[in-house]
Amino acid sequence: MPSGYPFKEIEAKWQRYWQRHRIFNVSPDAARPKYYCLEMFPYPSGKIHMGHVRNYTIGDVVARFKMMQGFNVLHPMGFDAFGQPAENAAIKNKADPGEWTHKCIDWMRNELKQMGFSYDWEREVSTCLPEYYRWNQWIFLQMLEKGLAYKKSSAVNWCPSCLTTLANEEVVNGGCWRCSTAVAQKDLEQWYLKITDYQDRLLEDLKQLKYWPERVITMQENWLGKSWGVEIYFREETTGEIIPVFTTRVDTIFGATYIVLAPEHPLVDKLIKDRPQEKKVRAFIEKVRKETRTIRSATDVKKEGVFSGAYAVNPVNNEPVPIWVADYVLMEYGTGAIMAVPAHDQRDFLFAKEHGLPMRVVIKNLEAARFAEREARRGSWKPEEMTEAHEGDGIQVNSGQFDGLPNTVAKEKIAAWMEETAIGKKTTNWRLRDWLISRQRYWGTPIPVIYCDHCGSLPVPEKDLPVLLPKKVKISGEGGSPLSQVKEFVKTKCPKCKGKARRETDTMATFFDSSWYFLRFCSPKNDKEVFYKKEVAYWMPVDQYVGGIEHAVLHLLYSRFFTKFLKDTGWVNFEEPFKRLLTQGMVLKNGEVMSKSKGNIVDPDEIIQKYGADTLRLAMLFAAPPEAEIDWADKGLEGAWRFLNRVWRLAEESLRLEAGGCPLRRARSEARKLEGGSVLDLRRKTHETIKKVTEDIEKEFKFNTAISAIMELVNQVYSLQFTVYSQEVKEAIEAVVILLSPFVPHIAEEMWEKLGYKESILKNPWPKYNPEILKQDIVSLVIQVNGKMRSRIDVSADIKEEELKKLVLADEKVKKWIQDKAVKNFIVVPGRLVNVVV
Ligand code: ANZ
Ligand code: ZN
Repeated sequence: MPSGYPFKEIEAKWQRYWQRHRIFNVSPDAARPKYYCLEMFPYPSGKIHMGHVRNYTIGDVVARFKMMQGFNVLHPMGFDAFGQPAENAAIKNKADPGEWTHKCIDWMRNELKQMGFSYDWEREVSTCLPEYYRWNQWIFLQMLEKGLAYKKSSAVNWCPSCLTTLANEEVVNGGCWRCSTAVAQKDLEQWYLKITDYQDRLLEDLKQLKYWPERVITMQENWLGKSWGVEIYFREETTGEIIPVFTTRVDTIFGATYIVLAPEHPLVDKLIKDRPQEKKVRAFIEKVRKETRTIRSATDVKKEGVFSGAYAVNPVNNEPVPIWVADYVLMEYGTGAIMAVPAHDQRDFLFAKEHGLPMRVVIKNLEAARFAEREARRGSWKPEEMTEAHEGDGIQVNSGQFDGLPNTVAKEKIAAWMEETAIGKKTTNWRLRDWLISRQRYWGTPIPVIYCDHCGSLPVPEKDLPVLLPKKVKISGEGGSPLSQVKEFVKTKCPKCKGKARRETDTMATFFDSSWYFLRFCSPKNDKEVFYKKEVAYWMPVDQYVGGIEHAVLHLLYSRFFTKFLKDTGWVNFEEPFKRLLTQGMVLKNGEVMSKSKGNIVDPDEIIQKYGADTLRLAMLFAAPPEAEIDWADKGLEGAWRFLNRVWRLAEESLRLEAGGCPLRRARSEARKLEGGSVLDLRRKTHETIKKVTEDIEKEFKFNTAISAIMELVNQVYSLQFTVYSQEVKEAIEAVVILLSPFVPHIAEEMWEKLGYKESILKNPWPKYNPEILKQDIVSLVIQVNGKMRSRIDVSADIKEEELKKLVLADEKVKKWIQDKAVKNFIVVPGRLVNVVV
């Protein structure tokens, strides 16, 4: 245990103080500007980790800073408490997921309090409590009523390890976002939310988000994936059936040498009927059914396919092209059929090579042509010499009336021509799919739907909400919804005919819970409505949101969707929930993610015990700007600890001096004053520091440089070795304490009290710098008496001679040499020296 300032007592004392005086408990106040500062609420896994410490410390600095600037600051915290880890822990430890979760929450709440975060704990929400999740159910019913929640049967992503379905957003690199197990496909009837109804607005309104990181905007754009293309109508030769194919590269139409249908394409059956290929194709389709979507769309896995026996006609040149069936074409995308252009699409290229299909170059690669004279003279190349497809731009060749055009121009022209001649139709395509929300798990919100054999599927009437999650359910983890095993839960009455009926036994994905919790924080105790419109209108949107980049698509996209839905139904009056977003970097250890299995976890609790929360906060903030990664080193803690002790002694020292001081020290300081800095310098430094810290926090969250500016100011006060407790020194020390307070609130409060203030430092307005002082040019003048240097003073460069004379003659040391002699002459060498002749 390092010896130093008594952080244990101090931190406990101020945490109690804040709570007793309800410093962070707020309510709407029309007279004051509001500020909503929010950090992504944690999953209650049991302990806070360094990532939480970083995330929440950043938010806390912003919140405290805004409080001191006079804002009415809402800064809430809660727990994202439903989800699989609780269930898995329960299976492992044979504990009840509810009990386990509540224990974890209690523990974590305690840890968060120990960090001194400025939360309004009276607003805490836990998503696993009925008073919260009943509103999940209510929102679901609103969506059901508007046709935005619907059930459909289709192949869904299935995690064989978590034994549940996954939304597309939860599939990361082909694996489950939680456990990385390769995702499989499974046919299931599931509940979906029609987020695609909102795709245009979700894309368009990204433009409003001026204070979001560029990276997040791009990730959302890519996820929504709007692209324009053309649906081209190919005709099957024998039946005359029209086969629309979707392409984003209509400029390559003259190079289409075959077309491919997805194995699930409804036409396949008809085409192969009674053909010699029928058996082979059917066997192939069976095989593909077992492949995952990821395998099917991966670029590095060999693509398989079979010829259907049928041909289609390319409408631009009436050429017959063979129709193939292959696994790399997906039914869910575009039209489930493609035109293949092996010379310009790498997947088609590999497939054509594999199956000996023809290729035709229609876009001349200018780069290659420039370097290969021979080819340039020939005007095009032999496809058999190509080693890969040319996917880039170039000049149209072998493309009829479009020859010679740059392909980017041809693309527009061909599309227009196709529309005129009804060969095709321009379309937009989106990558976004509807959001699958049913989960075959226990620890989640029951989906409020009832199935009746007579009346079909019906919403649970609003007055019957919440549909309570039954307690003490046996969870085997063997698959299937655990709720379906709970007879008393399943058995219910039909709300319409009062006959026997069954409840839906799937639960909601937990991302549902977190898609609107920021709204609930505005009126968390409301048991009449999802929230009070008025309170939401006052507090929302969130002014500053802080969280991890891992939510760039999932949580942030879903929250935007929910907000837009609630706007359309009149519950909120804004489109976007989060005005400004900060995504903090990861905290690593030796360049690696901290994890139990690697045994490299740094435990915040241990640090708090040893150094206190303030040191931990400071070390974290000082290590790097918030967006950058931190490679955690305990060295930083030592530095932060030493600095805080230095600041602590500064306050103590200054108090001693104010009270009369120690004569010995005074004499020593006196001697140094001639060489060292001066009070005017200090004044200027103080105001420079106020300016820098304010701007660093406000503009770019550069907390690390803000802290180093304060460190410099502290150094300057020390170097001055002040002799008296002058106004300037007092100002500097107070500035240090105030400016440090958002970062290290406990020690700041304690020093503030020692400096004689009765109220919390949070009640003290954030200091403003004086621009006049910054403008002043300060010069240090040597003062001579009868040609001998006797003193030195700092004055502003444009000081009037009158003023200067007064200052010089009032200087203690000068006085000593002049005594009562008459001043004969007062010579000023501007900017350099003054000579008093007596
Ligand atoms: C011909 C072509 C030529 C294509 C070329 C690309 C390059 P994005 O950009 O992601 O929207 N495609 C269309 N539907 C598909 C499906 N259901 N399954 C698999 N692939 C499909 O992709 C659009 C392109 O992906 C389309 O443009 C089509 O291939 C393919 F030199 O058509 B393209
Ligand atoms: Zn019924």
